Amino acid sequence: MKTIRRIKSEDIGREQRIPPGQIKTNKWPVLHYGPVPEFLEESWDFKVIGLVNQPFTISYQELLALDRVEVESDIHCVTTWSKLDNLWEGVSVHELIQKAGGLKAEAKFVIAHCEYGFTTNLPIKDFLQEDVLLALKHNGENLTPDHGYPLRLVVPQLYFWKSAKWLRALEFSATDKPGFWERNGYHNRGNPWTEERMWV
Ligand SMILES: Nc1nc2c(c(=O)[nH]1)N[C@H]1C(S)=C(S)[C@@H](COP(=O)(O)O)O[C@H]1N2
Ligand SMILES: [Mo]
Repeated sequence: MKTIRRIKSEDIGREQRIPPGQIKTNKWPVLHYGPVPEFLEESWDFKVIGLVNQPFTISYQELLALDRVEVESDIHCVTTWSKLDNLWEGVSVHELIQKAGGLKAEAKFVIAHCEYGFTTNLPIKDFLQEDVLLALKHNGENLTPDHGYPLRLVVPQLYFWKSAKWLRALEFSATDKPGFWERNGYHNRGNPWTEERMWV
């Protein structure tokens, strides 16, 4: 069996672990808009589209066969709870970009597409951080349906609404496309350490 590379997110090494305006919780609240989708493996696929050299579509089994990483990170939700020391297991976004033959130079934003048309947007620089992954597991167990099973994006260094649940595609784009929460008042970037909570 292959050894899984372990990555520590930057927050793990901070002396002060709780960002301004946040409160530590040991529970893991469930937050999202709309119903929890049902996973049907036969009709499920995952796509990398837009400004990459070789866009691709893979099945759930093909996704499971990709090399994995483990990421230790903290969760900071804009609704003020922070949950420390999470262990995620899944596929690094760098693995996917490599599989797609690399990014085109014009790719400046990433749009995460989820079930029911939910999207969230990220500047390419935030997306390319070493600790960003497509998570299959949390603390050693498959994600539960509430928390995004079978696949969620995890972007440890931004507020948790950027960590899109029930992920189905990543789109690389030259232009920004504000997502669901961003169009509904949340900040376009969402850095918890500078409290980028709302658009003004
Ligand atoms: N597909 C999808 N992903 C989503 C959301 C959503 O509405 N739909 N909400 C986001 C928000 S606002 C938060 S705070 C986190 C919550 O994740 P959790 O329920 O696992 O704690 O999921 C994010 N991912
Ligand atoms: Mo949220």
